Amino acid sequence: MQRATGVSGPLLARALQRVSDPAVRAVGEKIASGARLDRADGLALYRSVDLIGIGSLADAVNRSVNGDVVTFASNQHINPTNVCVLRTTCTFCGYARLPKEAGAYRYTLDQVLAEAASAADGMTREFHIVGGLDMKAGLAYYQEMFRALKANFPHVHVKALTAVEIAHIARIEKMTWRDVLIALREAGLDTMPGGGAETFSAAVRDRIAGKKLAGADYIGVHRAAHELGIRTNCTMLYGHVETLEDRMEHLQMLRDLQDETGGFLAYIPLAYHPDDNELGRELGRQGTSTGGGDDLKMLAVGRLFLDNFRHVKSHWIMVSQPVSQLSLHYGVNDLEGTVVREKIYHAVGAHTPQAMTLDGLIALIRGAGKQPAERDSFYNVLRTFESPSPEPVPA
Ligand code: V47
Ligand code: SF4
Repeated sequence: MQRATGVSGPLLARALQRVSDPAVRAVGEKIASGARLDRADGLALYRSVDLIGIGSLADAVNRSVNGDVVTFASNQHINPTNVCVLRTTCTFCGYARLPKEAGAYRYTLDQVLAEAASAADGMTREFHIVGGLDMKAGLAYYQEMFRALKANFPHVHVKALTAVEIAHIARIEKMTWRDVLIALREAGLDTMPGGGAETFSAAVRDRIAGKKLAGADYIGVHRAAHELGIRTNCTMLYGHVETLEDRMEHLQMLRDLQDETGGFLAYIPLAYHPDDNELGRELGRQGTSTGGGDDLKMLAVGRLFLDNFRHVKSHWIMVSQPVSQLSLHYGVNDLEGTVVREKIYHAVGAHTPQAMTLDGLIALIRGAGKQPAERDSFYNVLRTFESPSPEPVPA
């Protein structure tokens, strides 16, 4: 599967007028010619300081595919356990605990249902469920949880368990990835989130996530899911020790699988937060997150290189609401939605609020001159919102 749809010639021609760096112009002309970008093109974009030019190209490509509509889902994050066997080797993670460590928790089914109870208002349409690699949270734990959630909240989509968690369950249950996925789907799993990817490069993984599922195996679990018709998201954790070449290797692996299966729904780059984790202390980076320019470039390069992805999502909790708003002009067409009680990023120093209201999200999208739309988990638009006084945005 190449190209979500063709790129509009007039939009691209106008974008090219805003490009000042000849290296970025060459990439833009390649896109205009219909050719596919290669890793060298991606590197040229990452190395350029022509942020406006890169953003203009990404915006033109995004608008060709998605128009001016920016979607969000009304979702709720549930993190059922922070107990994780990789607690000491994922040095970037401030969320996990060893089983007997202070602060360790594992929800009972009743606790999960109590946390999910706010979905009874009918507004929440998706549970996003991820947690640690907990030896006591095997297949039966999640089957029981998904069945109960579906019984109590039949209208709510279950997006649950990263590839790393699926592989963990498979290992402790001595099952194949495929059989775990089949059993979980039968219990209520609808789609999978993109977490656990970090950066695929073996050298980076050794340094920040030793013992974690290898990059090729992350791809393998997603392939197994796609073969079963389970759609998934994918991510890249950036802004730690990875090189630009590592970023391109990662994007290439995602694009290759998408060519093969078409099973990815969205790409979500995740900005590394250095507070309250060992890696941040080792790098001496406390309090210093990724820069807004790099955040925008990550999203824009994702939009341009991943020409077979329709959706690129910005995670406002990680990059702040102002950068997320700007990102809507850098190739982004989807925002992580009204998130209730998020824990993972707030354990590592995200100072953003833990949830945004519907009105706040709509105002943020309108402020960028875009049209907000609530979507379901498969990106079907559920409702749009009439703008009180639409201001024309210069094209
Ligand atoms: O894999 C952990 C990241 C991810 C830190 O699929 C950190 O819709 C930054 O993948 N700094 C899990 N990031 C979350 C995730 C996600 C989020 C929103 C939407 C979707 C989706 C997926 O969180 C982990 C890891 O890459 N993470 N620690 C940190 N210190
Ligand atoms: Fe465990 Fe995931 Fe944290 Fe690694 S990032 S320690 S696998 S919860």
